[in-house]
Amino acid sequence: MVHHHLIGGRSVPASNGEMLDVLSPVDGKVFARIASGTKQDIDAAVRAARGAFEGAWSRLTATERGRLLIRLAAAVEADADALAALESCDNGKPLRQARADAVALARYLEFYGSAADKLHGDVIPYLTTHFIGVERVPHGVTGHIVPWNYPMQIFGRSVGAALAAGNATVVKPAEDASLTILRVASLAREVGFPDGALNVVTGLGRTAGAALAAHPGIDFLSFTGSPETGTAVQTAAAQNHVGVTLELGGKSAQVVFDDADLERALPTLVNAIIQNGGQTCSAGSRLLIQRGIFDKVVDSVSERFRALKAGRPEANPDLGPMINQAQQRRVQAYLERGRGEGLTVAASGGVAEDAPAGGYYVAPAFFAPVPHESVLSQEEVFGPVLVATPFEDEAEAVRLANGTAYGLVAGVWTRDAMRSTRVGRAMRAGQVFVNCYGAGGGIELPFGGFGRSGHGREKGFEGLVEFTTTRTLVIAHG
Ligand code: TXE
Repeated sequence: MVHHHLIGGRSVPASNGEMLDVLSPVDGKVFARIASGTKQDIDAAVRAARGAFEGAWSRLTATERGRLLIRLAAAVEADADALAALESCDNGKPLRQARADAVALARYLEFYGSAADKLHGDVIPYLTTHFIGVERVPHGVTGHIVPWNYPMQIFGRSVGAALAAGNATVVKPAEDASLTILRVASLAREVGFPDGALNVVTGLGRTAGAALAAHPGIDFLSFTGSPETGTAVQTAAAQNHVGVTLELGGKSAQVVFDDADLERALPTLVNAIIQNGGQTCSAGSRLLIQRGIFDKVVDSVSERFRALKAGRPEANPDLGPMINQAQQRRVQAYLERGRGEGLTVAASGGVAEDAPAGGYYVAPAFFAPVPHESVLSQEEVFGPVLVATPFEDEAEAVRLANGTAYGLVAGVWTRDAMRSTRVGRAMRAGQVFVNCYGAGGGIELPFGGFGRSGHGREKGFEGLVEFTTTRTLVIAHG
């Protein structure tokens, strides 16, 4: 199957005719081809978006924009099975998870669709002779660089919010997982979005992605991906003096105190790193466990890890393959480094016997005990690799939890209500979960990080505000 860009409401091949092979991580085989976007393609998409922003798209009322998004939500929901099958093949995630992503996308579109006409401005008391109105206005044309781990969800939270706020958009999906975004963009056409409001240019990060980040016609950027690429995107945005939201992953800790309800905690401690094969920005990749229960928790987590299996997405395994060979090698290299540091592997999972030989499968690994300074405690692996570190008291727990360059999410497990609030509020993280851990949180909750995890917030109403700026009207009347 061959897929082209969607620019100005039309399916358009790359300006130089080049295509990229799309490999399924399930078996490593080519199953589709996508257009390899060029600088010219990005330029055409930005021009199409500008045309919509200055034309049909901006003539719609906020309510009409919202209705279109809600119609798109319904179309996505009706198409959820097909979207899930496509995502599983493209990205390798278990079918059940891919379907959950499609349902979440529909919910983002519904949330932002119904919020579109509730984005009010302000009236500011000023001189008695003047009336001051502060209007929330869209940035203009927004660029969205989306990674491969949750294409549908990240599209929903960023493009959904940008469209609801009235921006016209250009999306560059990840070269490894573009297909569901293309399909959703074509659904958007079917439900009546004006041409040019939503454009998708596929292709490589270093060409299409870099061209989008640097394009002078872009008024605001949203990027989710690695810190290194985030730096490049922000540097490019700075040349054009435009803002950028960066979500750059994490090294999130779950802090388990000795009074925690372990029966409740255990499945979540494991799932938070296994979901999507650990390729989740908000994965709970570190366990901090109070000394008195350290061995007990490590034993219970180990038992669960031994039962984990990576396998084919259709079989709904615990985890699918890694997205590509580079990611598989990256994870394997971290495992080597961990062993090289002399760390103990407390338990390993396996790879299902029927997993196709050419796929990028990695067996989950649990290391314990792991010193806080270890590379596995400090760097984002982005794979099914969990580490456990003991702590003595609350102060040490907070120090360790906050002791990496990242600050995206944290979890706190304790039955002590005062302590849960105290420790929760001491976390340098954009989201803190107490006695639960919803990797990434719900659609309604602001999400984003501190430090190396990036800046700006997406999701929730805050995410909608992010895609606007203000215009203050000062009216003299006396
Ligand atoms: O990321 P990149 P990669 C982390 C995770 C992973 C590592 C590498 O640790 O192991 O990053 O993954 C586009 N200008 N995360 O290499 O390069 C690219 O096409 C503009 C965390 O895939 O950041 C894709 O669309 N764009 C993360 C997107 O950037 C460029 C999710 C992400 O790719 C570009 C993914 C450039 N120069 C990886 N180069 C999270 N926060 O959830 C690439 N891109």
